[in-house]
Amino acid sequence: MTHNNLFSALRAAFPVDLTATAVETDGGLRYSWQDLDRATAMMANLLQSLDLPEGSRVAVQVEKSVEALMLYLATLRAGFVFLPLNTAYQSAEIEYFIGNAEPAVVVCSGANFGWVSKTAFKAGTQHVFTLNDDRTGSLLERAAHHSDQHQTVARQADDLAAILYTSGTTGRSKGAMLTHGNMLSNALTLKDYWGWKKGDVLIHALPIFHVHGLFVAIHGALINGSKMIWMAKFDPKRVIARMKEATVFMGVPTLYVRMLAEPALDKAAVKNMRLFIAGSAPLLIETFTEWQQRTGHTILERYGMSETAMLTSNPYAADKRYAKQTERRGGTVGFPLPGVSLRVRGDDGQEMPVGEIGGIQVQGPNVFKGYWRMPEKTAEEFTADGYFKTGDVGKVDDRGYVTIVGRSKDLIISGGYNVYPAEIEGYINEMKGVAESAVVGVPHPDFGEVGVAVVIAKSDAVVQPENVLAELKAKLANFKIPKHCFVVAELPRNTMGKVQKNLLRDQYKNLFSA
Ligand code: MCA
Ligand code: AMP
Repeated sequence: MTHNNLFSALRAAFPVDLTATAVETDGGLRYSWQDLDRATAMMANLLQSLDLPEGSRVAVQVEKSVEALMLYLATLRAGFVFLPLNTAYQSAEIEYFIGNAEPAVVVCSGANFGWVSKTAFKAGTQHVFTLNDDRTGSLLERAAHHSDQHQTVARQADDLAAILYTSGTTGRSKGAMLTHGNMLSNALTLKDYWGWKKGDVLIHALPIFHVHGLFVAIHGALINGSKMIWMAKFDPKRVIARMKEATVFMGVPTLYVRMLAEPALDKAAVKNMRLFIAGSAPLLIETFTEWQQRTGHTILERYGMSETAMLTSNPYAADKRYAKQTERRGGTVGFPLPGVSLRVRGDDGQEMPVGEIGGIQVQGPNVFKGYWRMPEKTAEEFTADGYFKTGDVGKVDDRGYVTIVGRSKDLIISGGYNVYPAEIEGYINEMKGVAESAVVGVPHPDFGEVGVAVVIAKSDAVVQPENVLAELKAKLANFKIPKHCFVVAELPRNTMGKVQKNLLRDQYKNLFSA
């Protein structure tokens, strides 16, 4: 029985005509469904030939390419656990992930092979392959020697399919363990809820190392047998140019903001499009409204997490559970998806009345299995009756629409990427001459929100803001670097001595006003 392996479900949705195009790169390369089938078989055979223990992790830090997509599918197909890593991560970050996940296989770019392989071998990894974005690398060379026929490895719904690291408010990143069942249930729900239909074509312009680009977008297209127009990097001009041949687009709010800055975006450019979906960060109402005015399309905003995949969505068509609501309401994230139970709880765990604000808790077949090797942390994040505490703060109105009003977790979402202040502050506090620091998120016209560092120097030291930023840049993924640094005499504190980040956020809120 192979039907609980997510790959089997995706494979079963391939169209009958396997010679049709499954993926077309913006550079003009075409991959048929047969290409996907055969290449993933070869890679899966390669992985299986390594005699890896059951449940082995395959950690991957490579540039976006169709071959990288194939590696993801091949890992599922061979029954192993995929662990994607953002290409912006630098050595200290990679060292932590590899040390924590102990992958049996690591795949990196040829350019990074030197330092990544050293880190991997030190952590006990036995196999390090390279994969470049120009169809070269040892992974493909080795896979070429394997058969293009492969029997998908049987997996149960509860078996792990992927681990996604999410940073923690305190301490280090946690690996969210997602199962085949989590992802398949979410993919099937979204196929139905978003009205995926024959002939749909998705423009894929997101990175493929997080839930949005890797799961929501890729599973969405594949489970519907839909072609993808594949862009290695987001370029607003290219996306607009290709809309004539596409029907569905998914993006974080920054992508919509950047497309709105293009004069070519008008009603004619989008006339073939059926659906624009946004998520990963709050979509400003101005962006929502401007998009409606310019294109005639209403963006459908949805909400999810690495731990849960998608949780809520504005309606595509009438949602019968909510008096046939069809309206996509800007500023809201819509309704809980079918099968998802969502509730709002107060500080003492009490149920909040309709329209009142509290912590969002969720339950459903999409909710993850727990954090990798962190049973206590996992237990802390679930209620006694099995609801996952999202850390998001919100409310549900009398029509059932969910609105996110904030976060109880100290998190900055910048251009759709999560940045945890505690991690940045930890690095700054270790710098020479620094006594203390606070990193806060402030509004930004392009990225939605960006980090600002506020630093206090030791009494006898002089700290230059540009040096703080330069030192951070040498150690951390570039999107985590605060966009500004202030060195000040003191931080605002409450009577308990705790830094009042709300006052700092308020003080710097207009720093990047358009
Ligand atoms: C790039 N830079 C950023 C960001 N991206 N700064 C802050 N936040 C960012 N997100 C900075 C770099 O540090 C660099 O600065 C400069 O911008 C140019 O870098 P480059 O890589 O060329 O940037 P870009 O190509 O313009 O990228 C912007 C982007 C990208 C396209 C918006 O960030 C992106 O693809 N974001 C999508 C993230 C995503 O997929 N999130 C989904 C997570 P310097 O020159 O100073 O070094 S999944 C999720 O959240 C949940 C589950 C959900 O609900 O979906
Ligand atoms: P991640 O850890 O990358 O999975 O990010 C998940 C977080 O992104 C959620 O807990 C929310 O705080 C945020 N998020 C995702 N979608 C939305 C949205 N549509 N509106 C507001 N916040 C969102």
